[in-house]
Amino acid sequence: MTKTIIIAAAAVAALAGAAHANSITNVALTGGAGSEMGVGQIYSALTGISLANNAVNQVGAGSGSVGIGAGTIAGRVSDDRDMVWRDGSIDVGFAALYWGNSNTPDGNANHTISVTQDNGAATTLFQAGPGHSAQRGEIFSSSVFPTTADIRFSAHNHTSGVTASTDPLNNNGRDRVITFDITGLETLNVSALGFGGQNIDLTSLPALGAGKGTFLMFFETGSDDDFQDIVILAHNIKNVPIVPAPSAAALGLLGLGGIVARRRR
Ligand SMILES: [Ca+2]
Ligand SMILES: [Ca+2]
Ligand SMILES: [Ca+2]
Repeated sequence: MTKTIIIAAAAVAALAGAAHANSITNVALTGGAGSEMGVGQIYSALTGISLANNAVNQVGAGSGSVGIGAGTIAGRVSDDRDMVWRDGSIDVGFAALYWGNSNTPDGNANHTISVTQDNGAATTLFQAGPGHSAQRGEIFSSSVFPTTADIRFSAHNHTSGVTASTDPLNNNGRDRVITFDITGLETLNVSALGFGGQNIDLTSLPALGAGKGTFLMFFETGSDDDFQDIVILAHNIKNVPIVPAPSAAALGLLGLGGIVARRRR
């Protein structure tokens, strides 16, 4: 009986290990389309941490320290850690940083940024774009969720009709968001983008709960994979690795353990 338990535990451990493997969704158009800014340029301007456009496609890209006594910023997170979020009070949204067909963070397409709890109905966090009054660097009021909920974000581009989401159930299963952990950063330099707007004093936001952080999420809501169609700030939230569905082989192994257990009883 004891041996059987160990076999089953090993199978579970193997599954857990797979969930923590680093994975990266590549920004294909690293320089942005046409004259648009690339993810690296945008990140560098906002954070003050240098990040070349062609260096964004790795875990830890954009890591570094800024300011006197500031902590180390972790930078880009693995793409198995930006789909499902938890422990949710999302304290802010952050609108009006999005690039359409011209190099301007005012973009040319309206977007709705939403969240779901446990894959339930979508709750709108904010809307941004030419048809909305959201300003660059604007902070939106908090939305508080139960701490046990799984939280998923989506960015709906009203023009293309594409909903970009952190959920792997996207069209063709494609990842449509890349994420940077900027926990510890003190200021988001919105005006450094060169289009005006309001800088954000991150230290003025609600204090982070235990294990929570501050993140910049870059969405691809079109089809060119430049991943800067809308950029949002999510504060006071925890990212958790996705738990992959158990493979048939693993289920078989667990099942085998169960059979052995019954025989030994
Ligand atoms: Ca991702
Ligand atoms: Ca795009
Ligand atoms: Ca774009």
